[in-house]
Amino acid sequence: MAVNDTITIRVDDRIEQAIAALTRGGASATTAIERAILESARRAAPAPPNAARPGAVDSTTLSVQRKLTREQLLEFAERGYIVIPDVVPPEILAKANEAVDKQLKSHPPKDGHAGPHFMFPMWEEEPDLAALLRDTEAFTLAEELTGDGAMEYPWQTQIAMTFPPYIDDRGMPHIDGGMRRKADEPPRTFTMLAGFFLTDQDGDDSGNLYAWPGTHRQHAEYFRKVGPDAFTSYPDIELPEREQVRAKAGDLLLKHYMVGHNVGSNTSDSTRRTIYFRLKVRGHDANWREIIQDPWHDFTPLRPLVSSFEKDGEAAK
Ligand SMILES: O=C(O)CCC(=O)C(=O)O
Repeated sequence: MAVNDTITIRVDDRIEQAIAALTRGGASATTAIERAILESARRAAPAPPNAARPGAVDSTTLSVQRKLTREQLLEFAERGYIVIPDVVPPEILAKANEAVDKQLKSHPPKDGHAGPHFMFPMWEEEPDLAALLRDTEAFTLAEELTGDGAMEYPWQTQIAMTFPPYIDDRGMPHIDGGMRRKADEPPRTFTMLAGFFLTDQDGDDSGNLYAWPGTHRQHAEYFRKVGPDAFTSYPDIELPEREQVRAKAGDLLLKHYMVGHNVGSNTSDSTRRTIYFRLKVRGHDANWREIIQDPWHDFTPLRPLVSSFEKDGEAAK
Protein backbone atom coordinates (compact mmCIF):
# COMPACT_ATOMS: atom_id res chain seq x y z
CA MET A 1 0.00 0.00 0.00
CA ALA A 2 1.32 3.46 -0.92
CA VAL A 3 2.10 5.81 1.99
CA ASN A 4 -0.65 8.24 1.05
CA ASP A 5 -3.39 5.66 0.69
CA THR A 6 -6.36 6.31 2.96
CA ILE A 7 -7.57 3.52 5.16
CA THR A 8 -11.13 3.69 6.41
CA ILE A 9 -11.72 1.94 9.71
CA ARG A 10 -15.31 1.40 10.78
CA VAL A 11 -15.35 1.29 14.57
CA ASP A 12 -17.91 -1.19 15.71
CA ASP A 13 -20.47 0.26 18.17
CA ARG A 14 -19.62 -2.47 20.64
CA ILE A 15 -15.95 -1.44 20.62
CA GLU A 16 -16.93 2.17 21.24
CA GLN A 17 -19.14 1.09 24.12
CA ALA A 18 -16.37 -1.07 25.59
CA ILE A 19 -13.88 1.82 25.41
CA ALA A 20 -16.42 4.16 27.03
CA ALA A 21 -17.08 1.63 29.80
CA LEU A 22 -13.36 1.15 30.46
CA THR A 23 -12.49 4.83 30.65
CA ARG A 24 -15.57 6.10 32.46
CA GLY A 25 -14.96 8.13 35.60
CA GLY A 26 -11.98 9.81 33.95
CA ALA A 27 -9.69 6.76 34.21
CA SER A 28 -6.62 6.88 31.99
CA ALA A 29 -6.37 4.29 29.23
CA THR A 30 -3.53 2.53 31.13
CA THR A 31 -5.54 2.38 34.37
CA ALA A 32 -8.57 1.20 32.43
CA ILE A 33 -6.59 -1.59 30.77
CA GLU A 34 -5.02 -2.66 34.11
CA ARG A 35 -8.51 -2.72 35.62
CA ALA A 36 -9.83 -4.80 32.73
CA ILE A 37 -7.00 -7.34 33.13
CA LEU A 38 -7.60 -7.61 36.91
CA GLU A 39 -11.33 -7.95 36.37
CA SER A 40 -10.81 -10.67 33.80
CA ALA A 41 -8.40 -12.53 36.15
CA ARG A 42 -11.02 -12.25 38.89
CA ARG A 43 -13.69 -13.71 36.65
CA ALA A 44 -11.41 -16.64 35.80
CA ALA A 45 -10.44 -17.39 39.42
CA PRO A 46 -12.02 -20.46 41.05
CA ALA A 47 -14.27 -19.74 44.03
CA PRO A 48 -12.68 -20.68 47.38
CA PRO A 49 -14.90 -22.29 50.03
CA ASN A 50 -16.55 -19.66 52.19
CA ALA A 51 -19.02 -20.49 54.89
CA ALA A 52 -18.97 -17.18 56.79
CA ARG A 53 -22.30 -15.66 55.71
CA PRO A 54 -24.65 -16.38 52.87
CA GLY A 55 -23.31 -14.69 49.75
CA ALA A 56 -20.05 -13.75 51.48
CA VAL A 57 -16.66 -13.81 49.75
CA ASP A 58 -13.13 -13.79 51.08
CA SER A 59 -12.95 -10.05 51.69
CA THR A 60 -9.19 -10.04 52.24
CA THR A 61 -8.50 -10.99 48.64
CA LEU A 62 -11.78 -10.46 46.83
CA SER A 63 -10.59 -13.22 44.53
CA VAL A 64 -14.08 -14.28 43.47
CA GLN A 65 -16.10 -12.49 40.88
CA ARG A 66 -19.51 -12.43 42.43
CA LYS A 67 -22.82 -12.63 40.66
CA LEU A 68 -26.14 -11.69 42.12
CA THR A 69 -28.28 -14.77 42.57
CA ARG A 70 -31.70 -15.08 40.96
CA GLU A 71 -33.16 -14.69 44.49
CA GLN A 72 -31.28 -11.40 44.95
CA LEU A 73 -32.48 -10.11 41.57
CA LEU A 74 -36.05 -11.05 42.46
CA GLU A 75 -35.75 -9.52 45.93
CA PHE A 76 -34.49 -6.26 44.44
CA ALA A 77 -37.30 -6.21 41.89
CA GLU A 78 -40.04 -7.05 44.37
CA ARG A 79 -38.93 -5.23 47.53
CA GLY A 80 -36.70 -2.60 45.96
CA TYR A 81 -33.48 -3.16 47.85
CA ILE A 82 -30.86 -5.75 48.75
CA VAL A 83 -27.88 -5.83 51.10
CA ILE A 84 -24.84 -7.73 49.80
CA PRO A 85 -22.40 -8.80 52.51
CA ASP A 86 -18.63 -8.21 52.55
CA VAL A 87 -18.16 -6.19 49.39
CA VAL A 88 -15.49 -3.83 50.78
CA PRO A 89 -12.09 -5.19 51.87
CA PRO A 90 -10.78 -3.92 55.23
CA GLU A 91 -8.04 -1.67 53.79
CA ILE A 92 -10.51 0.19 51.55
CA LEU A 93 -12.91 0.50 54.48
CA ALA A 94 -10.16 1.93 56.72
CA LYS A 95 -9.18 4.54 54.12
CA ALA A 96 -12.83 5.53 53.62
CA ASN A 97 -13.14 6.11 57.37
CA GLU A 98 -10.02 8.29 57.27
CA ALA A 99 -11.58 10.31 54.44
CA VAL A 100 -14.71 10.83 56.58
CA ASP A 101 -12.52 11.94 59.53
CA LYS A 102 -10.85 14.47 57.21
CA GLN A 103 -14.18 15.80 55.90
CA LEU A 104 -15.44 16.12 59.48
CA LYS A 105 -12.50 18.38 60.33
CA SER A 106 -13.50 20.84 57.59
CA HIS A 107 -17.29 20.42 57.98
CA PRO A 108 -17.85 19.68 61.67
CA PRO A 109 -21.32 19.59 63.21
CA LYS A 110 -22.07 22.07 66.01
CA ASP A 111 -20.80 21.12 69.47
CA GLY A 112 -23.17 18.63 71.10
CA HIS A 113 -25.01 17.96 67.82
CA ALA A 114 -27.35 14.97 67.89
CA GLY A 115 -29.07 13.75 64.72
CA PRO A 116 -28.18 13.54 61.02
CA HIS A 117 -25.07 15.24 59.66
CA PHE A 118 -24.54 15.06 55.89
CA MET A 119 -21.53 16.07 53.79
CA PHE A 120 -21.39 16.01 49.98
CA PRO A 121 -17.81 15.87 48.64
CA MET A 122 -17.28 15.69 44.90
CA TRP A 123 -16.30 12.33 43.38
CA GLU A 124 -12.79 13.59 42.46
CA GLU A 125 -12.32 15.30 45.82
CA GLU A 126 -12.21 12.09 47.89
CA PRO A 127 -10.64 9.21 45.92
CA ASP A 128 -10.71 7.07 49.06
CA LEU A 129 -14.50 7.33 49.05
CA ALA A 130 -14.75 6.84 45.28
CA ALA A 131 -12.67 3.66 45.79
CA LEU A 132 -15.64 2.06 47.59
CA LEU A 133 -17.49 2.00 44.29
CA ARG A 134 -14.65 1.92 41.77
CA ASP A 135 -12.11 -0.44 43.36
CA THR A 136 -14.49 -3.10 44.72
CA GLU A 137 -17.01 -5.32 43.01
CA ALA A 138 -19.82 -2.92 43.90
CA PHE A 139 -20.24 -1.24 40.52
CA THR A 140 -20.16 -4.53 38.63
CA LEU A 141 -22.80 -5.93 41.01
CA ALA A 142 -24.94 -2.82 40.57
CA GLU A 143 -24.70 -3.14 36.79
CA GLU A 144 -26.09 -6.65 36.98
CA LEU A 145 -29.38 -4.87 37.66
CA THR A 146 -29.11 -2.41 34.78
CA GLY A 147 -26.91 -4.18 32.20
CA ASP A 148 -23.15 -4.26 31.76
CA GLY A 149 -21.75 -0.83 30.84
CA ALA A 150 -25.17 0.84 31.27
CA MET A 151 -24.26 3.21 34.10
CA GLU A 152 -21.82 6.02 34.68
CA TYR A 153 -19.87 6.92 37.79
CA PRO A 154 -21.54 9.66 39.85
CA TRP A 155 -20.14 13.17 40.27
CA GLN A 156 -20.91 13.42 43.95
CA THR A 157 -20.69 11.42 47.16
CA GLN A 158 -22.85 11.67 50.29
CA ILE A 159 -21.44 11.04 53.73
CA ALA A 160 -24.44 10.26 55.95
CA MET A 161 -23.80 10.31 59.69
CA THR A 162 -26.22 10.13 62.58
CA PHE A 163 -24.95 11.35 65.92
CA PRO A 164 -26.75 9.74 68.87
CA PRO A 165 -29.06 10.10 70.61
CA TYR A 166 -31.59 10.68 67.82
CA ILE A 167 -35.18 9.52 67.44
CA ASP A 168 -36.75 9.94 64.02
CA ASP A 169 -40.48 10.13 64.59
CA ARG A 170 -41.64 11.43 61.20
CA GLY A 171 -43.14 8.05 60.33
CA MET A 172 -43.05 9.04 56.65
CA PRO A 173 -40.73 8.24 53.76
CA HIS A 174 -39.52 10.58 51.02
CA ILE A 175 -38.33 10.10 47.44
CA ASP A 176 -35.18 12.07 46.63
CA GLY A 177 -35.09 15.00 44.29
CA GLY A 178 -38.73 15.77 43.51
CA MET A 179 -40.61 16.70 46.62
CA ARG A 180 -41.06 20.46 46.99
CA ARG A 181 -39.44 21.09 43.59
CA LYS A 182 -40.78 23.94 41.47
CA ALA A 183 -43.11 22.55 38.81
CA ASP A 184 -41.01 23.98 35.95
CA GLU A 185 -37.77 22.36 37.19
CA PRO A 186 -37.09 18.69 36.40
CA PRO A 187 -36.73 16.49 39.48
CA ARG A 188 -33.26 15.18 40.38
CA THR A 189 -34.09 11.53 39.79
CA PHE A 190 -31.55 8.75 39.46
CA THR A 191 -31.50 4.99 38.92
CA MET A 192 -30.21 3.40 42.08
CA LEU A 193 -28.69 4.27 45.45
CA ALA A 194 -25.47 2.44 46.32
CA GLY A 195 -24.85 2.59 50.08
CA PHE A 196 -21.64 1.50 51.80
CA PHE A 197 -21.86 0.85 55.52
CA LEU A 198 -18.79 2.06 57.39
CA THR A 199 -20.26 1.14 60.78
CA ASP A 200 -22.23 -1.91 61.89
CA GLN A 201 -25.96 -1.30 61.61
CA ASP A 202 -27.04 -4.87 62.14
CA GLY A 203 -29.18 -4.22 65.21
CA ASP A 204 -32.13 -1.84 65.37
CA ASP A 205 -31.87 1.90 66.00
CA SER A 206 -28.16 2.20 65.26
CA GLY A 207 -28.77 4.83 62.59
CA ASN A 208 -30.14 2.26 60.10
CA LEU A 209 -31.76 3.67 56.99
CA TYR A 210 -35.55 3.35 57.17
CA ALA A 211 -37.05 1.81 54.01
CA TRP A 212 -40.61 1.10 52.93
CA PRO A 213 -40.24 -2.06 50.82
CA GLY A 214 -42.10 -2.34 47.52
CA THR A 215 -42.95 1.36 47.36
CA HIS A 216 -40.99 1.77 44.09
CA ARG A 217 -43.82 -0.19 42.45
CA GLN A 218 -46.58 1.62 44.38
CA HIS A 219 -45.12 5.04 43.50
CA ALA A 220 -44.86 4.13 39.82
CA GLU A 221 -48.47 2.92 39.85
CA TYR A 222 -49.51 6.23 41.46
CA PHE A 223 -47.68 8.29 38.80
CA ARG A 224 -49.22 6.20 36.04
CA LYS A 225 -52.59 7.18 37.49
CA VAL A 226 -52.05 10.90 38.17
CA GLY A 227 -49.27 11.71 35.68
CA PRO A 228 -45.55 12.23 36.32
CA ASP A 229 -45.78 16.02 36.71
CA ALA A 230 -47.53 15.39 40.05
CA PHE A 231 -44.09 14.53 41.44
CA THR A 232 -43.80 17.68 43.54
CA SER A 233 -44.92 16.08 46.80
CA TYR A 234 -45.04 12.62 48.34
CA PRO A 235 -47.46 10.27 46.51
CA ASP A 236 -50.72 9.45 48.25
CA ILE A 237 -50.25 5.69 48.73
CA GLU A 238 -51.04 3.18 51.45
CA LEU A 239 -47.71 2.66 53.16
CA PRO A 240 -46.42 -0.83 53.91
CA GLU A 241 -44.69 -1.52 57.20
CA ARG A 242 -41.40 0.32 57.57
CA GLU A 243 -38.16 -1.66 57.83
CA GLN A 244 -34.77 -0.84 59.26
CA VAL A 245 -32.02 -1.78 56.78
CA ARG A 246 -29.62 -4.04 58.67
CA ALA A 247 -26.00 -4.45 57.59
CA LYS A 248 -22.45 -4.74 58.84
CA ALA A 249 -19.49 -2.51 58.04
CA GLY A 250 -18.23 -3.48 54.57
CA ASP A 251 -21.65 -4.49 53.24
CA LEU A 252 -23.29 -2.88 50.22
CA LEU A 253 -26.87 -1.65 49.85
CA LEU A 254 -28.39 -1.43 46.38
CA LYS A 255 -31.72 0.41 46.51
CA HIS A 256 -34.08 1.28 43.67
CA TYR A 257 -34.33 5.08 43.36
CA MET A 258 -38.11 5.03 43.83
CA VAL A 259 -38.18 3.20 47.18
CA GLY A 260 -39.46 5.52 49.93
CA HIS A 261 -36.90 5.93 52.68
CA ASN A 262 -35.75 8.18 55.48
CA VAL A 263 -33.11 8.81 58.10
CA GLY A 264 -33.39 6.34 60.97
CA SER A 265 -33.08 6.66 64.75
CA ASN A 266 -29.78 6.18 66.50
CA THR A 267 -30.09 5.30 70.17
CA SER A 268 -26.83 3.32 70.18
CA ASP A 269 -23.70 4.73 71.76
CA SER A 270 -21.83 5.31 68.50
CA THR A 271 -22.14 7.59 65.49
CA ARG A 272 -23.54 5.94 62.35
CA ARG A 273 -21.53 6.29 59.11
CA THR A 274 -22.80 5.38 55.62
CA ILE A 275 -21.52 6.53 52.23
CA TYR A 276 -24.03 6.91 49.41
CA PHE A 277 -23.63 7.23 45.66
CA ARG A 278 -26.54 8.10 43.40
CA LEU A 279 -26.07 6.06 40.23
CA LYS A 280 -27.67 6.72 36.87
CA VAL A 281 -28.06 4.80 33.66
CA ARG A 282 -26.63 6.78 30.74
CA GLY A 283 -29.27 9.08 29.24
CA HIS A 284 -31.44 8.79 32.38
CA ASP A 285 -32.25 12.49 32.82
CA ALA A 286 -34.06 12.87 29.51
CA ASN A 287 -36.49 10.11 30.47
CA TRP A 288 -37.55 11.01 34.01
CA ARG A 289 -41.27 11.08 33.19
CA GLU A 290 -41.21 7.51 31.83
CA ILE A 291 -38.87 6.37 34.60
CA ILE A 292 -41.10 7.37 37.49
CA GLN A 293 -44.04 5.52 35.88
CA ASP A 294 -42.13 2.37 34.88
CA PRO A 295 -39.98 0.89 37.67
CA TRP A 296 -38.11 -1.31 35.17
CA HIS A 297 -37.21 1.44 32.70
CA ASP A 298 -33.54 1.54 33.78
CA PHE A 299 -33.43 -2.15 34.83
CA THR A 300 -33.46 -4.08 31.56
CA PRO A 301 -32.18 -7.41 33.04
CA LEU A 302 -35.05 -7.46 35.57
CA ARG A 303 -37.84 -7.17 33.03
CA PRO A 304 -38.16 -10.91 32.28
CA LEU A 305 -38.30 -11.64 36.03
CA VAL A 306 -41.08 -9.35 37.16
CA SER A 307 -44.12 -11.02 35.65
CA SER A 308 -44.75 -12.95 38.88
CA PHE A 309 -45.76 -9.83 40.78
CA GLU A 310 -46.35 -7.05 38.30
CA LYS A 311 -49.81 -5.62 37.88
CA ASP A 312 -51.50 -4.11 34.84
CA GLY A 313 -49.25 -1.63 33.10
CA GLU A 314 -46.27 -2.20 35.35
CA ALA A 315 -44.89 -4.58 32.79
CA ALA A 316 -41.67 -4.19 30.93
CA LYS A 317 -42.28 -2.34 27.72
O1 LIG B 1 -29.47 9.03 56.60
C1 LIG B 1 -29.72 8.20 55.72
O2 LIG B 1 -29.20 7.10 55.69
C2 LIG B 1 -30.71 8.55 54.66
C3 LIG B 1 -30.51 9.89 54.09
C4 LIG B 1 -31.59 10.23 53.13
O3 LIG B 1 -32.72 9.87 53.30
C5 LIG B 1 -31.28 11.01 51.94
O4 LIG B 1 -30.17 11.53 51.84
O5 LIG B 1 -32.16 11.12 51.06
